[in-house]
Amino acid sequence: MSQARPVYNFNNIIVRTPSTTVVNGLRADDRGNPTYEGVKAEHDAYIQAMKDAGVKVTVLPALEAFPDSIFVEDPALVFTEGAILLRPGAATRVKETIEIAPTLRGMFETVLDLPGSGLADGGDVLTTRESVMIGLSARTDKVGAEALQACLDKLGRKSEIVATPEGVLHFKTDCSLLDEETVLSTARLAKSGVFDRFKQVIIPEGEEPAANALRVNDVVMVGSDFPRTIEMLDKLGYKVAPLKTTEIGKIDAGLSCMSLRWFSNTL
Ligand code: CIR
Repeated sequence: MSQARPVYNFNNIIVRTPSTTVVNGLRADDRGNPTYEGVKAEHDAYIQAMKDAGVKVTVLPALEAFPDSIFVEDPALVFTEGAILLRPGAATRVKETIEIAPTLRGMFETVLDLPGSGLADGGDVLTTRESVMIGLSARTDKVGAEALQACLDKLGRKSEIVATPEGVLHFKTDCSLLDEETVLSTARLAKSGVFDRFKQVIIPEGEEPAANALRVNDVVMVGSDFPRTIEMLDKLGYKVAPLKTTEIGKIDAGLSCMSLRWFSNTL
């Protein structure tokens, strides 16, 4: 394993341009459609923030047939050691894997396919220094999580299967890594004890969607609609980059879901 550098140290990401159909993206509660222009603007600002953080950005073309395909985190997982093609748990998203596979095969020497018929979404996977945590959810089942463990084993990564609180879309909907020892978590997820070995920073009540923040190199990207979380992280000494997530938030997305991130020794 290449664990000498911090797990939040990235030099490459893949993103996908939103399609105009993104307005029909999946959501648990309908709070109205996002606008295409609004999503595009949030995506553009995300790309710029990534460049500012020192990352090379590969932008894939929009896929009109897949409204949620902007969320490239879900159909695959990437590491310095290789990529894993997943099987998303939402029926309308399963074929996103086929769409992203050629790009990953062109960029990684090792690309593994999730064996069997289980389901696993990248949004349920939190990579930490000690292990890759896989949250069971409505999108990731036990068969998929165990198949993913077998792939991670092949890449030399330790993993563990954990629970996602009832009604929460993905494990990472409710948490993110702030540094190698510290997680940002909602109170409902922290309560499960899953992060007992970490230092924990708990999201202020009412700002739960802020938990899907994203540490990239020296910055923590946080939704700009969450001032109390931003102030808290700022006071703790983190370099915060607020980013607008109002429109993508309407289709249950946050900051991690819009990219696949890794450190490449060659690119
Ligand atoms: C979905 O329900 O699949 C999308 N509307 C949102 C996916 C968010 N993905 C993520 O957090 N990894």
